[in-house]
Order: sequence, then C-alpha cells, then structure tokens
Amino acid sequence: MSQFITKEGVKNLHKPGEKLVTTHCCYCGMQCGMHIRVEEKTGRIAGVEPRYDWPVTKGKMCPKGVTAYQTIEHPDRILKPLIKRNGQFHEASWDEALSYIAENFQRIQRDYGKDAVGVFGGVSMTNEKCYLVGKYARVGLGTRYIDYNGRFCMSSAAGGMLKTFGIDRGMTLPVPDLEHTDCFFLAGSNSAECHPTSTQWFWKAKDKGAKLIVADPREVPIARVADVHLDLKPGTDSALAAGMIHLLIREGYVDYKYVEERCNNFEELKASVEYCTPEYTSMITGIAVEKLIKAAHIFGQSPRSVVMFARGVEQQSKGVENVQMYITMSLLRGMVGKFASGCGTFTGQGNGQGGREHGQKADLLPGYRKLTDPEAVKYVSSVWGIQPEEMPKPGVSAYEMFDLMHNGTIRAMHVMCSNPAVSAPNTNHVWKAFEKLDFMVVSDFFMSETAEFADVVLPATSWAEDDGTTTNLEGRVIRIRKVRDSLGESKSDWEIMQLIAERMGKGKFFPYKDAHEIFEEFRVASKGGPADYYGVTWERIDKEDGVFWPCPSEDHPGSPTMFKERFNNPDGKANLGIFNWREPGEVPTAEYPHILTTGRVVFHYLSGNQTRRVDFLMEQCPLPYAEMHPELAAQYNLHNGDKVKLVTRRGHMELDVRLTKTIRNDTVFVPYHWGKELAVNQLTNPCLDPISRMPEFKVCAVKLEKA
Ligand SMILES: Nc1nc2c(c(=O)[nH]1)N[C@H]1C(S)=C(S)[C@@H](COP(=O)(O)OP(=O)(O)OC[C@H]3O[C@@H](n4cnc5c(=O)[nH]c(N)nc54)[C@H](O)[C@@H]3O)O[C@H]1N2
Ligand SMILES: Nc1nc2c(c(=O)[nH]1)N[C@H]1C(S)=C(S)[C@@H](COP(=O)(O)OP(=O)(O)OC[C@H]3O[C@@H](n4cnc5c(=O)[nH]c(N)nc54)[C@H](O)[C@@H]3O)O[C@H]1N2
Ligand code: SF4
Ligand SMILES: [Mo]
Repeated sequence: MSQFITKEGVKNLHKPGEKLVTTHCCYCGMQCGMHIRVEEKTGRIAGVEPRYDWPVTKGKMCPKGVTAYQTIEHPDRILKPLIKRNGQFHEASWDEALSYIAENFQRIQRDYGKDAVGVFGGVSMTNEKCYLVGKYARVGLGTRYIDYNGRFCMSSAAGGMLKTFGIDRGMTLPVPDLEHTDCFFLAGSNSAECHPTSTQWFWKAKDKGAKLIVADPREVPIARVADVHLDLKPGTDSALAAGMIHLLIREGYVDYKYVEERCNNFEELKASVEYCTPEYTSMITGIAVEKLIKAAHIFGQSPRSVVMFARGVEQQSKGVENVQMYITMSLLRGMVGKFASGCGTFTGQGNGQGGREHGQKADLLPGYRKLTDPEAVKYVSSVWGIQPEEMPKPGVSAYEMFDLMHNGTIRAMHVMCSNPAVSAPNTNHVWKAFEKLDFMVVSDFFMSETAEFADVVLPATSWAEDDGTTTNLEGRVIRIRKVRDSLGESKSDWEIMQLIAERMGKGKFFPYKDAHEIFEEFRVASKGGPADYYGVTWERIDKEDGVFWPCPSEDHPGSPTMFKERFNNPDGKANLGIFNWREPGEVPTAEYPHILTTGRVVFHYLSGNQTRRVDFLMEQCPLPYAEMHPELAAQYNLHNGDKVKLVTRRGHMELDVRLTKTIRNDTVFVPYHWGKELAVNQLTNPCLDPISRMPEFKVCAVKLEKA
C-alpha cells in the first residue's frame, strides 16, 4: 500500500480487497482524523492511515494513534461477562450477569436507599454514551451519586472558564487559526508529548516569526525551541501569571479600550498585583527576573497572542485560580474573540470536552445545565419523561465518592470507562474503598486494576465498534464510525446501561435501537442550555468537517470563534481574576524536602490499560521512573538506573532513577501510566481545589532515600 502526492496534496490509497472507514483516534483531545483499513472479506482490521484532509490534524498522528488499532482485536479483549465467585472470575451469560447485577443493586437500594449505588463514568466514550451515563444514574438507578474521570482532568479548566467567561468551551478559537498567531504562551502543557499533532501549528506560525513562551518546571520538548522557558517551581502558577500581569500594566501593554468595554474587576486586579514585581515573582516562582521581563515584553508586544494551558496548571488545589489568572493575561491584551488570538485549554481525553457537558458531573444536566437550577430540572425531566421531583439532587465529586464508600454511604458502584485504581490520587485509600463495597460492576474491554476489585465485569465494545460523536479540544463535534462488528459477546456501553435499566424496571425510559436515536434525544436535552447541540446533526458533521457548539439551530453556522461580541456572563462582560497568593496543599519541609510532580510520556495513555498492551509502545517505555536533576541525585549519591525510594505522607514506592538536566533541581517527575506497586498515585495528595474539586496531582512534598 502506498500514498502518493498530487498537486492537491497527499491522497490516501487502499489496497484492493480493503475498505477505509473514516473516524478519529480514540486517545487525546486532538482527535486526529484517520482511516481504518478493514479487510472486506473477513471484516478484520488491517491497519490505519492518517487522514490528510482533516483540517485540524492534516495527516499527522503520534505513536499512540498509529498503533491504537492494535487494541481493537487484541487477544486480551474481554469477550463474555465475568462473575467473581470465591475470588475467581468465571465466564457467564449476559442473562446471568444482568440478573445478578439487578438483584444486588435492588437489594442494596432496598436496604440502604437509592443513593447507596454510585456511578463512575469516563470520557473516552462518545457523547451519546456520556449523555446516557447521566440519565442511567439519575433515571435508571435513581441515584444522586454520579461523577466521572474528567473531574481529575478538565474540572479546573471548566471552573476557570466559567468564572471568567460564564461558559466552559475549551478553546476560544479554532486550531487552524493558530497558524496566524504571533505569540504562544503555553503553561503546564507538555504539548509535544501529550497533544503531539498540535505542534505542527506552532511550527507553521514559528516559520512566520511567531514567538513561543513555555511555563513548565521541566524543559519539555516544546520548551527546547522556546524563546523563553519559564522554569517555575510547581504550584506557583497564579504568582507567575500575577507577575506577568504586573508587568503588562507597568510596561503599558494593556488594551484599555477592550478592558473598559468588555471586562469587569480591572481596578481590583490592578491593586491585587501591585506588589508582584519581577523580584517578588522570582522569589515565589524561582524564575529568573530577566526571563520574566523578557517574556512580558514578547507577550505584550505581540499583535496576536494565544495563551494555552493544560493539567500542569489545572491539577492543583488552586487550579481554578491559575486558569483564571492565565486567561486574564489574554483578556488584558484584548485578545479573546479576535482572529488567531485568545486562549484555551488542551482538552485531555478524546471526548474530554463533550463528555463534561451532558450530565456525568455530579451537579450537571445535559447542555451544561445546573442541577441546582429548578428550570433546568424541569426542562430535562420533561425530555426524560419523569417528574421534576424525581430528579436526584447533586452528588459529590469523584474523589469524595471514595470517602462515601469508606463511611458506608455508597455500598455499590458501577464503574465504566475508567481505571481509578490507577488514576485516582492516594490510591491506598481508593483500593480500600473498593474492598469495602458490597457489590461492584465494571464495564471495560480489558481487565483493569479496577476491574479486579469487581464482582461483575461486563465486556464493553471498543471505540471502533459503534457509531457516535465526540467533541474535540476546539469544541468541534465530530463523527466516530463503526469499523467492525462487536468482538465476542461485547456490547456497547449504551446498550449495557439500557439492559441494566430494563432489569431495574426502568426500561421504558431507555428505548433506543442505536446510537443515533440517543443523539437525537440528546440534541433536544441540550437545547437552550449553555452547551447547545440542538443544531448539530450527523449529516452536518459530515458535510462541514464537524460543527462547533454552541449551535442552537440547524441553520446556525456553529461557533468556531467564541466571544466575538459578548461573553456569557449576564452582563456580557468577562470577569478578570483577582490575585490572592496561597501555597499548594503541601510545601517541602525538613522531613519531606522536595517536590513531586506527575504526568505523562508520549508512549502511554492515562492508566496505561490500553497502551501497556501494545508491544511497540512497551518497547519504547516499559516502566515508570523517577526523573530528577543530577544535582538533586548527587545529594543522595544516586546515579542513572539506581533504585530510589520515594516517600510521601500517603505512601512509598521504589523506582529507577533517570537523570536529566531538563528538570528543576528541587523537583522529581514520575509518569503515572502503571498500576499497583508501580502506581505513583500511591504518593499523590488528594487535597482538592475548593471550586473544581480537582486533586493536586501536580504538587506534593516528597522524601528521597537510596533503595
Ligand atoms: N502521551 C499522552 N498524551 C496524552 C495523555 C496521555 O496519558 N499520554 N492523556 C491525555 C489527557 S487525558 C490529558 S489530561 C492531557 C494532559 O496533557 P498535559 O497537561 O500536557 O500533560 P501532563 O504530563 O499531565 O502535564 C503537563 C506538564 O505540566 C508540568 N507541570 C507540573 N507541575 C506544574 C506546575 O505547577 N505548573 C506548571 N505550569 N506546569 C507544571 C509537567 O512538567 C508537565 O510537563 O494529555 C492527553 N494526551
Ligand atoms: N498522578 C496522576 N494521576 C492522574 C493524572 C495525572 O496527571 N497524574 N491525570 C488524571 C487525568 S487528566 C485523567 S483524564 C485520568 C484518567 O484516568 P482513567 O479514567 O483511569 O483513564 P483510562 O486509563 O483511560 O481508563 C479508561 C478505562 O476504560 C477502558 N475504556 C476505554 N475506552 C472505553 C469505552 O469506550 N468504554 C468502556 N466501558 N471502557 C473503556 C480502558 O480500557 C481503561 O481501563 O487520570 C488522572 N490521574
Ligand atoms: S495526537 Fe492524540 S488523537 Fe492524535 S494520534 Fe496521538 S493520541 Fe491520537
Ligand atoms: Mo485527562
């Protein structure tokens, strides 16, 4: 098979006897366009080809994306329901598994009330499935306790956007516009490893002279070509942004007309950053004064700038404040709502944007409606065919659900599309919570560290075995296509929820024949809400290369650029942040003298349950490690490859030392894609942001010992 380049660009070719199914990668929020090659005779998957005509990713893919197809027909796929008896899983029929689940859910709800059963969802699922998770919990099971893995991912970005703009849409501009940007300020984003195909836009802009500023405790790959690398101490982002804002004001870079017309709080902001001189900022953040000044001049002088941030900034106990302060930098320059300018978050999971808008969150209903708003409850109840009084009240956030499992409030769980035994903070607490449950169900296509705790494991289909939509990092709703029939007896997540709801006596609320029917209901459920998808249809998505929400009607063009005229707050203005320095939940002490931060590598995805099964990726990165500066290592006489014991107030583990000069000498970085004794979340701090309830994955105090 080959590709060839014509005058119009690269063409995809396929072999005789194969068809190409057009879809998107299952992993990150870039949602790279791809074709999957399918053998026509057998229906089996033969490989993948990037999609050159997809406007966001233009034929680029990363090592995870080009091998993702290998997980679909992987021999480890769970093909039949599994029931645990005497500590061992045994294959069972669907009928047996469903009866067993319904019996137990009903018994527990009879004895302890409806809320004793909880639901934990995930946003690797399509919009159709994510929408149904909310309805399944609230109507199918009648419980208030539902939350999802996006709480650990996008919740602080959401909180910061809502506070500032009055709406939470990941980027204020479409990705292809980035080519025309003059300056990028990237904070807490390892984009070259985590959103690899985004870098083509930075390169294109850089070729035309754009400047790049990167704020990260590590000199991540993208920082190596930056004009300024702001190597801040983890947990000091709001102070860095305040220092930049101080300089923007002092050096005369504020667009006063824009601020006057479109923003609130300028005087309070100004007063709050008055003392944030470069010297003060340097003292808090550890960044050299000259670098701060250089960055402010570059940013302040750029006619079109974009501020982008990611989990480095957001996964902190002041994630919301950090986000608001970084957005404020963009607002002071008058950038938001203008061409090739503005700000955004790098959405994490494939459907991290869409999956957070339609009711998986403890306090949200479809269309980003609030469960505390009686009008919203009335509307969604009418779409669902229930009485408003029947709608459960808001529950608690993801990590707080584990506390409720400990104290016996939650006695049964259905976890789907998430592996919190690896990915939740303070896993020792999480593992004990799962052990305490009376009954636990997991839907996954692979056995996972979480599924091992379950009483029943249900075989879900993979991303390539059903139709649907996701919403990418831009807010563009796109089509995921069925590539092959369900493997073994696996069923789509929506069908699994529908079948359980039926057994719970709620079948009439779940009448769907396919994902499209769910989409049609969900359009109506979102109608009139802040995340309005009513005007999006599957046909339009195909015709228009995706549709950007908000899109309230079929003749509405969608909203690629947000806030051209007004923001979504009642007065139409944006709320600038007001600086109020506070420390992270843990700071280094004599006993725990260093900082631990965690994150990702290019070769693995999240809990690793998918990528740890791909040989090529495992060859590149088989194990986690402790990345540290040679100066820090020298204090403990540690060398490359030595074993180091990391100890925090919550746990300890041993890891190989990896020395590099690209990290601060007070910080240790560990990737989190492995489970059990290799899970760095044994160490992380579950200290939560007061607004977003995001745990502080990015900062805690750690002690090192030579093992
Ligand atoms: N290869 C790969 N790609 C992925 C994923 C994956 O697992 N693997 N996951 C996807 C998902 S769900 C997500 S959420 C995204 C995450 O994408 P990113 O947020 O880019 O990834 P992280 O590695 O979590 O963190 C980014 C950076 O934050 C830095 N950092 C740590 N502490 C601080 C701090 O206090 N301040 C600042 N400014 N920076 C800090 C770290 O050094 C790290 O380089 O990636 C998506 N893409
Ligand atoms: N220390 C530390 N911890 C972190 C982070 C960090 O930076 N540092 N980042 C956090 C972030 S940003 C995130 S997003 C979370 C993610 O953490 P998780 O939610 O645990 O992420 P995944 O590994 O994607 O887990 C998804 C599980 O569902 C399965 N799965 C995938 N697709 C589907 C599907 O369509 N249906 C079903 N039923 N199953 C499916 C996979 O096999 C896998 O077992 O981790 C968080 N944890
Ligand atoms: S950049 Fe993200 S969406 Fe694209 S191939 Fe890699 S993991 Fe998949
Ligand atoms: Mo994420």
